[in-house]
Amino acid sequence: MSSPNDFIGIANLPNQRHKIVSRKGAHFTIMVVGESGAGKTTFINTLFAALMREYQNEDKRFQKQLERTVEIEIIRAEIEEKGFNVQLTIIDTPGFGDYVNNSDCWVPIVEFIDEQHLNYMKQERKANRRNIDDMRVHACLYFIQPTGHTLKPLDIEVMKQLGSRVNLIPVIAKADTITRADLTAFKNRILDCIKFHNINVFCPPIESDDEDTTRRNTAIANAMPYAVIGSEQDVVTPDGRRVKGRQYLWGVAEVENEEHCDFKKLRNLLIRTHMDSLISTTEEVHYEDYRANRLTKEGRTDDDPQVRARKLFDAKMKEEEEALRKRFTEQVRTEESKFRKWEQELIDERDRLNKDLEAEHSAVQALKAEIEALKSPVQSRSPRK
Ligand SMILES: Nc1nc2c(ncn2[C@@H]2O[C@H](COP(=O)(O)OP(=O)(O)OP(=O)(O)O)[C@@H](O)[C@H]2O)c(=O)[nH]1
Ligand SMILES: [Mg+2]
Repeated sequence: MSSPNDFIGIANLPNQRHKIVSRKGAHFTIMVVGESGAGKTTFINTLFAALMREYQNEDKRFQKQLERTVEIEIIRAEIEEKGFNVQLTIIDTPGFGDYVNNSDCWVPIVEFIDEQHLNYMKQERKANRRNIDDMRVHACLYFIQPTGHTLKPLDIEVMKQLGSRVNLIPVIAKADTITRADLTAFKNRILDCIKFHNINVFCPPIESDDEDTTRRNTAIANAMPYAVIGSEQDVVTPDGRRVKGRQYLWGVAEVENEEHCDFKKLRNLLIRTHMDSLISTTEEVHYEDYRANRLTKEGRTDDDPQVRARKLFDAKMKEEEEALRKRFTEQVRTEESKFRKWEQELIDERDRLNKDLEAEHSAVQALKAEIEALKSPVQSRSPRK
């Protein structure tokens, strides 16, 4: 039986962020950034293939042509499960690093991010805020090539710019091209470099009321930077499974095998376990920083009565949301424990049936032995010639 942790559950969202999900559907935006040829577009296609499979949506519109990406491209999809829906937006950006002078390559990307904050701010100021088009970036995946010793100066520069604006998640591309031991050492050097240069990266929260979740969150947090394999191809493993992966003479590098890469952990972090905290840090930290800076530039401060009223309203909404969230978390927990109990009962029943089967099997064996025993004296008693 597959464990409840094996599938992505948008239905888990009440656990995360009830208000957004039920009132207007959650807006969730992921952006990919990094050197040209790092595998960003392939990763997007792989992620969509995985999501569309999970949601039994055969829509092939999301498959992007694998050519060099030359402009910022926006792909949208709606994923829905049991009445909860998420408006998923993925932003693919042109890779950089091909030119002699790459020093300002990140400017259009950073401008795009700021523009989304500004758009949101303008819409939020309007009288009618019912249909706000929210494309603030909640997770920015930065693709690191697995070829260097550690982060390159260009990576450091771009990551600093991104980390001060959005939830930055470092990703090691093409994990199939590096050995496990080299990957571990590479990850450690990258983490040291991030620390040394004070780059702000997203830290997935670990603490939770239940032990299983804390354990799972710890595994997710410890895997950063996430090593991924991207592939649009279905390949057949030596033991006959058809999987997304890359075929080599020595075997298959599987996208969703946790022994091979961290794709599954990253996908879970984004879509399942930490969507909530990615959305809330975007709103409460990154967007707030942008808003405060912008207001200061416009010569307005939080003493402004309009700004104060807005803050008061936000605080009230947050309180309401918190109460709803608690109620929902409790409900989900009750359902979960019922489910676990039912699952345990099924396991016990299966064990009991297995034991019965074994007993029956032994009885049959005993009978067979008896028959054999009865046959042999008959044979030995047959008249000699
Ligand atoms: N070995 C290996 N190759 C990969 C992987 N992901 C992508 N590639 C290959 O790398 C090449 C470039 O992939 P893209 O997805 O186009 O790279 P990109 O980052 O979108 O490049 P730009 O659009 O130029 O920025 C393609 O030939 C992919 O097949 C991977 O995980 N492992
Ligand atoms: Mg591309």
